[in-house]
Amino acid sequence: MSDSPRADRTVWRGLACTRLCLPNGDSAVVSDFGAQVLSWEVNGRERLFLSPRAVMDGSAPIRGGIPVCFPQFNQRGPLPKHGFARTLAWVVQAQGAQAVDDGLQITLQLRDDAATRDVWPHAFIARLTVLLQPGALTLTLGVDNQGTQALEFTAALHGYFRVDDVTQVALHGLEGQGYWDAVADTHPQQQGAIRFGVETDRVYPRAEQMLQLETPDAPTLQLCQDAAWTETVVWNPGPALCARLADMQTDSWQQMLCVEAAAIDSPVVVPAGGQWQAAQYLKLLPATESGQG
Ligand code: TA6
Repeated sequence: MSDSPRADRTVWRGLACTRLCLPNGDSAVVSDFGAQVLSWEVNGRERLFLSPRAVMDGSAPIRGGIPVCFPQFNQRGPLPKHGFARTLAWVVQAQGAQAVDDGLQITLQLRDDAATRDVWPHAFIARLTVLLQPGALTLTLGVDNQGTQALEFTAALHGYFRVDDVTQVALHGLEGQGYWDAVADTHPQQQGAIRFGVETDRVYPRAEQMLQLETPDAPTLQLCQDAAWTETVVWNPGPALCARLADMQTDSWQQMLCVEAAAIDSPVVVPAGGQWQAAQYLKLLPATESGQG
C-alpha cells in the first residue's frame, strides 16, 4: 500500500492494462483490449468474475469483468454480437490517471478507423472513464458523433459480478417491473427479488431506485445507472447453457451474475456533432449496512 493513489501500466494475464490502486488497498485493472475492467478488489476481495477459461490473447471477447458492448447490443443488428468495441484495442488518454476527490480515474478512447467504417460507416469517438474510489467504482461511457449525420447505436456495460453461490443471492430493486424474458420470450411482471438457478436472460426498464445485490457471505453491492441507460439486463446462463460455453467451466454459472446498464430497446440517437454519455455506479455497502460482521 502507498499513501497516495497510484496508476501503473502493467501486463495482466498477458494483456496490456492499467492498474489503479488506492491508499486503502482497493484496486482495479483495466485492459486496453476492449477497455474492459478485469478486476475490482475491495478490502482484499475480488468483486468481478473472470472466467478461468476466458480467452486472454486478444482473439476473442473476454468472458468476465465488465465488457463494453458498443455500438450494438447482442444480435440486435448486423454487427458481430455485442458490437466491435469489446474486441478492439482502446487507447489510454494521454494525460493518464487523474486524482478525483478520494479516488483515481483513467479514460480510454476508441476512434473510428478504416476497419470500423467498413462495418459501421460512422465517424465517432467512444470514451470509457473508470473512476475508482474507496468501496466504489464508476464507469462512464461517452460517445461523440464526429460525423455530419445522426448516429444511432445500442450499448451496455455488461458487468460480471463475482458471487460465492448464485443460488443464494437476491437482486432487489426491480420488484413490480414488467420485463422481457428472453429465454421464454414472454413479458411477465417481477414478483419479489430476482433469484437464480436456471438460465436467466431478462431486460427490465431502468429502475428509479438503486439495485442491491445481496449475498450471504459478502457486503451488499449497490448498483445505480444514469437515466440515459434506459434498461437493465440481468443474465446468468444457468447450468445447461454454461456447459455449452467453451470459455466457461461447467460450474462457473454459480460464481457470476451479470447486471448490465444498457440502452437497447430504442437506439440512442446522437445528432451530428453531438455527444451522449451515461454512467453506472457500483458501491459496496459497509459491512454493518449489509448485515455482515
Ligand atoms: O446480456 C445478456 C446477453 O446478451 C445474453 O443473451 C448472452 O448471450 C450474454 O449476453 C453473453 O453474450 P456473449 O456474446 O458474451 O456470450
